[in-house]
Amino acid sequence: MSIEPEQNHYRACHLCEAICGVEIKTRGAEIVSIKGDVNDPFSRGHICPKATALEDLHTDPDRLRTPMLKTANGWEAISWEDAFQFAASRIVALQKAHGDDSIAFYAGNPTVHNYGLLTHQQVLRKAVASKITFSATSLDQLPHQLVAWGMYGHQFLLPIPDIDRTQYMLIIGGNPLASNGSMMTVPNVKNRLRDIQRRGGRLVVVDPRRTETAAMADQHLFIRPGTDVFLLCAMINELLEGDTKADAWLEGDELATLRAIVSSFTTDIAAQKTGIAAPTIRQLALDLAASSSGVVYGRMGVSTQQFGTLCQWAIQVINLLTGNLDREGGALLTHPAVGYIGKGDRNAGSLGRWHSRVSQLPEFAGELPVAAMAEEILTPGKGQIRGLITIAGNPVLSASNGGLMGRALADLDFMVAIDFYINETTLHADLILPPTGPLEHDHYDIVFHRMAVRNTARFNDVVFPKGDDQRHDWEIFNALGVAIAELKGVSLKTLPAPEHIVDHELQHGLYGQQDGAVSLSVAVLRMYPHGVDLGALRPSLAERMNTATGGVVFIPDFIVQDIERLILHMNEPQAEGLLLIGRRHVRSNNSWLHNSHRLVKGPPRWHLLMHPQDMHARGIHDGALVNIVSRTGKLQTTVSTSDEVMPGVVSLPHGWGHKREGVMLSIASTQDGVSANDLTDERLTDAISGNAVFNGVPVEVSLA
Ligand SMILES: Nc1nc2c(c(=O)[nH]1)N[C@H]1C(S)=C(S)[C@@H](COP(=O)(O)OP(=O)(O)OC[C@H]3O[C@@H](n4cnc5c(=O)[nH]c(N)nc54)[C@H](O)[C@@H]3O)O[C@H]1N2
Ligand SMILES: Nc1nc2c(c(=O)[nH]1)N[C@H]1C(S)=C(S)[C@@H](COP(=O)(O)OP(=O)(O)OC[C@H]3O[C@@H](n4cnc5c(=O)[nH]c(N)nc54)[C@H](O)[C@@H]3O)O[C@H]1N2
Ligand code: SF4
Ligand SMILES: [Mo]
Repeated sequence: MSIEPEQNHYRACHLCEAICGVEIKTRGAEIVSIKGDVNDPFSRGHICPKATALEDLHTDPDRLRTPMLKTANGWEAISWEDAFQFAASRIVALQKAHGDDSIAFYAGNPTVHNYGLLTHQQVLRKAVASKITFSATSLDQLPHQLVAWGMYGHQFLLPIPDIDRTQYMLIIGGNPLASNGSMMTVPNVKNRLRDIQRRGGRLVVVDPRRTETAAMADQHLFIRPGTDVFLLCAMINELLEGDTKADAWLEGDELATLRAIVSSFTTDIAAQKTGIAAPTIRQLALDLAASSSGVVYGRMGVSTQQFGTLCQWAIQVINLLTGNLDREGGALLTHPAVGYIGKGDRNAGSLGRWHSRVSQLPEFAGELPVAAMAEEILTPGKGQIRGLITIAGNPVLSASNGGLMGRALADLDFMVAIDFYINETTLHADLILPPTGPLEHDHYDIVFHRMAVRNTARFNDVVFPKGDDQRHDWEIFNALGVAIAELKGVSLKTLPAPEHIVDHELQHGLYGQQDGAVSLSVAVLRMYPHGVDLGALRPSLAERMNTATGGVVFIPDFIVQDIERLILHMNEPQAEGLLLIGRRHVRSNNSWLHNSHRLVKGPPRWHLLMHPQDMHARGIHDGALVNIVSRTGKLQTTVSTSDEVMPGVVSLPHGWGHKREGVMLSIASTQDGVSANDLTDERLTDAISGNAVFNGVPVEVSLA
């Protein structure tokens, strides 16, 4: 029997944006328990069912620990040194034959959840020196960043809802009760939303599905998918009828220009398009304007649609017109300890400096939209992508038209995946380089403190030391970078451990060495293992904008241009048939947590939801096997009857579809769910940004 002492470790759960504090009790190499950390000043003990699955991730026998090379006899473990040499030689050979840009990158969502992925990718990127790069940004929040860049001059000047003080919150296209909040780091969001109601405020949800969040709201409005832009523009029109509170932000006759731009999108047109009655739209605008404070918050549901950028712009405009931009109870910038954005900061953003070769989709901040990735691999000619480096991503399940993405990856001359699973994407790799697991590396939430509803900071130490034969993500970037640079005969500077980079940033940041005041460093944060609270959000936008004039660019040029696209679209007849939307569940996380027994047990959560009227019209009964068909694919799955979705809308979660040859996930691959992205369409994008469209995809459903 083990007589090793029990130890308590405090850190954040890194699985979603809520960054809840957890207390992990260990004995030797064993995890005894994982609980919410009641002393975390931000999350105060809150966790969700995924936190305990950190143990499953840690102990998962399918999680790779050593590099795997694909051979004629299947996957074979090889040494790190051989792996780096092999990858470097293939990458350099392809670049010699076809040019630097024949190698592309795809970086997935965990990049923002593991700081070594953020701090060190640049080393490898510098060595590879290709300008072709894709990331999950264009499957998600690109419209937010584009609008922030256009209006405030920096892609990361992102106002965050002041949920703890607002008196009115309109959530459009977000389901924080399942997602635990996004672009709004907000542990225990349910309680914080309930508090709005407890203090006499109002919560309104606009969503084609009566979600968990909608169910607790004071008002829920169904909306026809993809039509939010009409609702938001109509609200702007209504607000312009009354007294706006925007003077501080406006110059000259900007209100007149705005009025002219949105005048076509009347409340009556919005009512026709959205299915929300005109008086209700008026009431939404009036309620918001009349509230002592308020905020409109729009997330995935409104970014990943055909007018995602216009939606995010309209949301900023509404917050501005109602006087809620940059004020308590409205939407505010954070003052993070690391990554504070002020005037003149680099990496501000850019749009359309170049375009993708085949479909002419625009770059944003140096990246091309994922919607262009498969065709850039599959279309021959100068500039074709021949080799790919995937980093913490699973585009076969997460990008639109995953079927095409899979065929594209199979067509590559060389692919290396930096990932610890053999999944739907990495099975196409020639080589997999597996980093340490979450409890084996330290961490600082560079991104999520920056988007939190309070200013907070915490350093997360390792729980278990890594094995001698394991490498952190950042060590992989350094070593592969060096191997490539050596072959190319160029010099390359590697970076020290991310802890040192963050320590430097902390000490030179807002809370760093100042006379007498708190001075943060990694050493200081280590003395506060539950994290530190640095206060409520406060106004600061005016002094931080990065625009040419220093003021808000109320109507960026690309918005003017996109309004014209909206006018053309407005006059097109509405498509008949069903529209597909997604669905998140608190026990799931994109595509990669289905190998945890405790997260997949219980009733299946991957079925199609369909309204009883639509089922009746098609002679489909509850629990039947149905065919779902779209332009890009055909799937079979089980349907559940549900009046949670509005008539004309069907809902299927993404991230499933693990039952396929080559996937080595022993639990996930026994699950019956199919991949929603075998139905979504890479040709449907928010054209101005190139962002993917996951909501409002036309499909037809019939009895199988
Ligand atoms: N239909 C539809 N599609 C969607 C969405 C939707 O709502 N509907 N949502 C979209 C959104 S918001 C996003 S963000 C994307 C996500 O798209 P992706 O980022 O491509 O997909 P994930 O499922 O997050 O895959 C994460 C991968 O990273 C690996 N991984 C996890 N942790 C680490 C780590 O620390 N290091 C490394 N190297 N690897 C790690 C996992 O094994 C997994 O392979 O999906 C998008 N796709
Ligand atoms: N449990 C869990 N948590 C997660 C994730 C996960 O997969 N599982 N993923 C993480 C990631 S990467 C992200 S980006 C965030 C996303 O965080 P959220 O945006 O809060 O996540 P969703 O649940 O996708 O919410 C989108 C909502 O938009 C609705 N919707 C769909 N189409 C439309 C439309 O046309 N108009 C309107 N108004 N609404 C529409 C959907 O019904 C859904 O309720 O969640 C993060 N947290
Ligand atoms: S809500 Fe759940 S998954 Fe997200 S950080 Fe908290 S415990 Fe982890
Ligand atoms: Mo995301």
